[in-house]
Amino acid sequence: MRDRSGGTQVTLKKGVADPALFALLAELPRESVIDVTGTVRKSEKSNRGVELFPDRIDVLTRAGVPLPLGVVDKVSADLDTRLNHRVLDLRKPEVRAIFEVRTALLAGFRDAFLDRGFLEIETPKILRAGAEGGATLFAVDYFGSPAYLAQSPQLYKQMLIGAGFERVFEIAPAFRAEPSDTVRHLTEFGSLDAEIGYIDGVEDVRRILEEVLAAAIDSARRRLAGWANPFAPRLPEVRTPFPRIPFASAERWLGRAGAGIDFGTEDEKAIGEWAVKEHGNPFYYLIDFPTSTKERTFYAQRQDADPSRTWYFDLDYRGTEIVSGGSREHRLDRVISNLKSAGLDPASFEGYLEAFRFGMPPHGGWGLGVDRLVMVLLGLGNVREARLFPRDRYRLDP
Ligand code: AMO
Repeated sequence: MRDRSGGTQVTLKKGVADPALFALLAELPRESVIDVTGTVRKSEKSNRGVELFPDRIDVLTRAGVPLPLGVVDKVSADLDTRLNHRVLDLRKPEVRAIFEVRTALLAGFRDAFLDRGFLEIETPKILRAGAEGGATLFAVDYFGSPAYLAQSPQLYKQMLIGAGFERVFEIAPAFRAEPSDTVRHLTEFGSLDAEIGYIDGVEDVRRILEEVLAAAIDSARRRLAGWANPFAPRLPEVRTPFPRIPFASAERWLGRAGAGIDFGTEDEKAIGEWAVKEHGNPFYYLIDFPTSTKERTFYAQRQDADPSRTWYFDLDYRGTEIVSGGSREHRLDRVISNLKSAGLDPASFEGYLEAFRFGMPPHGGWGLGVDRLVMVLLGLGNVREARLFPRDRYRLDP
C-alpha cells in the first residue's frame, strides 16, 4: 500500500486473517485505491519498520486493467509512453521526487526575493504584441482581433519599474511557438523573471542573480534533506561569484573571432567544457553579447563605448543556457529607435512606451528557465521530465 509518505506493508496471515480479505486482495487490480483499518505492529521485515494487519479493507475505487504503464515495475518505459500516461508516471516515487525538488527550489527563490525587498507580480499572458521576436508568437483570436500568448513578462516587468515598484519578480508560464524538437525546448515553459530599478550598471543585476540563485539552491538542499528526497545530494554547493566570460573570448576559443553569430547547441556544449575546466565552476556568465546576435532585442541596452555590443548576458550551467538578462534601455528616444531598427512599429508598444515617457529609472533584470534549471541540476536528460504536463511541437495531451 502506497501514499505520499511512501509504502506500508499490509500483511494477511493464513489462519488468522479473514479469508474474505484474502479473496479480495487476490483479485483486486494493482493501483486500486483502498482504505485499510487494522493493527500496526513493529516489524524488522519491512522497510518502514512496521506492518499493518488489516481487520477491514474498503475498496474506494478499482483500477482498470491492464495498466498502460507500470508504476512499481523495475523496467522503465520510454519517455513518450511515460508522458502519454503521465498521471500513472507521476505516481512513481522517483518521478514525484523531481517535483519535490522543483517545489523546494521555487520556495527558496521566493524566500530569497522577499528577503531582498522584491514584490511578486502576475502580468498578463494575452498580449497585443510580442516582446521576443515574431518567429515564436502563438496567435490567439481575441474576440475577432489578433492577440498573442506572452513569450515572456518582459514589457510588463519593465513597466512596473516605471510604476515605482523598484524590485519585482514573477514565476509563471511563458509561451513560445518553438518548432524545433530538442531536449531543452518546450512551447510552454516556467519562467522566473526579475527586474530591478536604480541599478548602477549590469554588474548589479549579475550580482543579485547569483546571490538569489545560490540562496535558493541552498535553501532547497536543506528543505529536501528533511523530506528524505533522493535527489537532494545532487544539488550543488553554489560558489559565487560566477566567472564572467566575454562573448568575444568564447568566440576566439571556438576559433571564429569576431564572427558575431549566435552560439548553437554544439557551440554552447564546447564552451561549457572549456569554461568549466578553465574556471572550475559549473555556472558561468557569457557577457557583452553583440547586437548581431539574438540579444540585439530592442530592450537591451547598448554599450556607450561600442554600440555594436549590448550589456546583455547569459548564465549557463555546463553548456546549457539557463538564464538571459541584462541592463535595459531606459531612455525613451533610444527605445523608440531600437524598436524601429528591429522593424517593429512603436505604435503597437504604446502602453510600454508610456512607462518611459514620465520618468523611468535605469533598470535591468533576467529571465530564468525553471524547467531547464531543474533539468541541469538533477542531470535529467530531457527538459520534459521537469514539467508536469509538458507541451511541445507534437504534444498537447494530456
Ligand atoms: P530568453 O528568450 O533567453 O530571454 O529566455 C529566458 C530563459 O528562458 C528559458 N527558455 C526556454 N525554456 C524552455 N523552452 C523554451 N522554448 C525556452 N525559451 C527560453 C531559457 C532562457 O535562458 N525577456 C528575456 C529575459 C530577460 O532579459 O529578462 C527572455 O525571455 O532558460
